Amino acid sequence: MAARKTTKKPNVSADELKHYYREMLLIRRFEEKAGQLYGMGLIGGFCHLYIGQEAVVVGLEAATEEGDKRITSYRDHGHMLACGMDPGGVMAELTGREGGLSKGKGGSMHMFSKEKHFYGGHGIVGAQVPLGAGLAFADRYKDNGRVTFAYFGDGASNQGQVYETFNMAALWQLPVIFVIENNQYAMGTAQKRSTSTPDIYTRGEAFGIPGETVDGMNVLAVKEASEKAVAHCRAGKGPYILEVKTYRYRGHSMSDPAKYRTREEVQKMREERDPIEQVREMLLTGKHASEDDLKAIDKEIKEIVNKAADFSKESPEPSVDELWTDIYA
Ligand SMILES: Cc1ncc(C[n+]2csc(CCOP(=O)(O)OP(=O)(O)O)c2C)c(N)n1
Ligand SMILES: [Mg+2]
Repeated sequence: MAARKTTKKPNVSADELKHYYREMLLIRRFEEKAGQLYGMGLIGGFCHLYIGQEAVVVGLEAATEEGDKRITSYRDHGHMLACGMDPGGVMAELTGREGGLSKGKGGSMHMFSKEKHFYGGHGIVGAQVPLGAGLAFADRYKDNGRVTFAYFGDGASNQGQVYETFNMAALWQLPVIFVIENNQYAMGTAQKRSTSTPDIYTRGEAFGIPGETVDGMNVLAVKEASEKAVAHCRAGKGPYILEVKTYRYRGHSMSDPAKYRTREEVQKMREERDPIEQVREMLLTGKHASEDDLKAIDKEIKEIVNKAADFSKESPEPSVDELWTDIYA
């Protein structure tokens, strides 16, 4: 696959580049495997894959510190893996098994981790935005220097609750980064058909919230923008908006044949902008890694994902005794 040529030599170490390569590849291979298991009928309900968008969450996570929080939409497997949640636990939740992170009772959109400060997984478009501000409110109250990353899509950015949240977040100077993952589509609707202004990051201006846009296919650019946003929040200057321009290669969910765009459009993105290929190219041309080194990483990732898939098939169905536990009633 041809990758975009990098002209500028990036100021980044070999280990750091390899880390991004590994993290993005883990998400890619995990999602491919989830797609296969879905095709085999092992995953029920909805399943929204993150393939193509890997550099967004990996770049943003690179600027986090222990105790920072993250919350996102239903397109959430990448976020879980990037913050260190167990791939086996995530996959087993997709297959609805006892070993899943929600004991097989939540599925793809409903997983959480207190330990990794991951607050879901939300199926209602935009719902995670006010919840993210709430998390940041708690940290502001405690004055603990923590930052919340509230991820949402280009489609969600047209939700009214987003602007109610912007108002309160600015008013109370909450340490929250609103990450708009602009993958150019909201289900089958292209951004230009749904969104009045092309630059979503400017929508905080009315509230006094600074914003910027970044190339979400370039993990180093995302990391740099993330560091700037985090520094703003940690300095007590209130919220920040980051619009990360990205692209999803697969349909909206596994049941979407994606007829609203051409195969050529997707192919062009894969060939010219792929985030993993860009890092691979940097590693090879910068002589940070050999083809054999990369093959070893590929093998290591494949093993992790195969192990997760095996676990997700072998773990038993939840017991009926679990039916009435973990519910609010
Ligand atoms: C309140 C609400 N309205 C509509 C839906 C149906 N729906 C699910 S995903 C989606 C599109 C959201 O697109 P975007 O925010 O761009 O996120 P992406 O799927 O591209 O990651 C819609 C309309 C929903 N889940 N919740
Ligand atoms: Mg979208």
